Amino acid sequence: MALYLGLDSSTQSLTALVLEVEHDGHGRSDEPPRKSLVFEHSISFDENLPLYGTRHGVLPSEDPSVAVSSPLMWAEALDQMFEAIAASSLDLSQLAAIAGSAQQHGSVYLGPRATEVIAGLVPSCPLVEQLGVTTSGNKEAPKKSVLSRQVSPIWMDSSTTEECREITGAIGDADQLAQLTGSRAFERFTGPQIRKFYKHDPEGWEATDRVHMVSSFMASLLAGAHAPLDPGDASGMNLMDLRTRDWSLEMLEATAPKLAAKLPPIVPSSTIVGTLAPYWQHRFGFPPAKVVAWSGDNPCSLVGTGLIREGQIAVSLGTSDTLFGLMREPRVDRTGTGHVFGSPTGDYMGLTCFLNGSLAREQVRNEHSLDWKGFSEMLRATPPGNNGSIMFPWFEAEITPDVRTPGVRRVDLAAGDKARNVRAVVEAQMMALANHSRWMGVEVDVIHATGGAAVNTDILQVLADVFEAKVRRFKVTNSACLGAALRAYHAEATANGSGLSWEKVVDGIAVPVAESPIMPKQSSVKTYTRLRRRYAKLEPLAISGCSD
Ligand code: XUL
Repeated sequence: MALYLGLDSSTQSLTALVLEVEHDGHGRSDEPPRKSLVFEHSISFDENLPLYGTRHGVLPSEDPSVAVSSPLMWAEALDQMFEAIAASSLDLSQLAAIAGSAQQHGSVYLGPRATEVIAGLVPSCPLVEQLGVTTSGNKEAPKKSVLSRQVSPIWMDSSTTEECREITGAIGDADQLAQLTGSRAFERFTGPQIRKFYKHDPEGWEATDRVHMVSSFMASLLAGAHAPLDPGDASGMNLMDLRTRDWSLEMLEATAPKLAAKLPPIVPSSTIVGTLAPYWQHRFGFPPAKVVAWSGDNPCSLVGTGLIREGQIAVSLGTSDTLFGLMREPRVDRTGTGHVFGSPTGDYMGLTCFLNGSLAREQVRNEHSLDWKGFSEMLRATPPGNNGSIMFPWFEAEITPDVRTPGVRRVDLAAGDKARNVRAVVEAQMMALANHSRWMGVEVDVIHATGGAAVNTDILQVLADVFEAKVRRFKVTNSACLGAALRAYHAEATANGSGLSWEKVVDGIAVPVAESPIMPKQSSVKTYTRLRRRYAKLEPLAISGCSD
């Protein structure tokens, strides 16, 4: 028996799942290894780390286009998580490997002291105090912080339009940039964010020795040494050459001076980046488990929803809503809304991301003083197609389509109409998912649904009807965290030379539940075929039009 820890550092929380694999043949025997989840715990940044003052995991900002968070908060959450795991009844001596998933695109800026501090973490002192802040809530930047920038820009930031334009101009055009890196320049991508930091704070840039993504920062803390990036997360930077899976010198030059020296290397996703540092062993009683390269949450979700073959897609309904699927060869989106990332399996993945996901659903729910049960009742009380009422639910500036000025747009829909607003937000989200993912060229007949909102059958019925596809769901809704635990299992087996196939890795655990899938209803399918066209026609008008 062996244990594998998956961690997921997401926008709003840090989650851990422990996978137990019973049978050590690593796929040599014909019998599939039995897998089960034996531990799960989540730490909410807002609730469990209130001193940092985040709202939904984001620090307050006067500029609505700016979204930053605190890397020290993520580190402190790691300390709290290890304490919780140590207090459980798990036999930690069996822990073989740890891998992680992190919100994509966010970046952490470290000064030269970081290398020494991370390598010499002292077990008797909390992690954040060593990184440079006291746990007494003093948010002032301490003199000896390992950070050269106290905050981390995250994926919800849309403040780098100018930098995107400059980078695109230096390379040629948006299409050339997308062919090279997998995506045109996007505001939230790490390259444009780095360029903004360099331009606005040249001294801070000069004082930066290392730029990590959230994924490699967290892995560095675990391994006690600077960790590399994997292609899954590095492809969310507008800096990696998609085909060589290495830094593109052209992109680095277009982004910021001396960038090459400040970035970690890119290694295959299954790389063991080190051993759990003495800090974690001595402070919490962990064994010297292998630390595997972390990846982005979407690449990890690909594994956690069992999408190891081409032709299937998953929809993740989380803080962001995403639609993704594996690609053997990269097919870049000429419409400029989608992305091609590296997949942990060594292939590629196509993805489209919508910022107004769960927060938009929550906003409508709260505006009408409903709980989730009431939200579902409203969905059931309204007909598919909503009698023509349409919402463009851009509570925040939207990524897909590109909407810079936030504001909900309503067509034939009164703002106070509770039931119709509930249906309108869900229909809009599902139609946008369908309309904006056509570039992936996948004939969708089954959708793997994951993320918090995937527990809601009424929401999934709209998904099934809009796509005219069966929707299957999973026992584990945090597919990113499960994907991380499975990546730990795969990497450890690969390091041991047992050549475990991805089929065997996901077998029996990253599979849809046996219950019958949610089937599309033919009468609703017809309604949505018409409504999707109308939605697509109105969308550009809504983008340029007024908001209420
Ligand atoms: C993907 C994206 C989001 C974040 C959420 O491009 O920006 O899905 O990864 O954590």
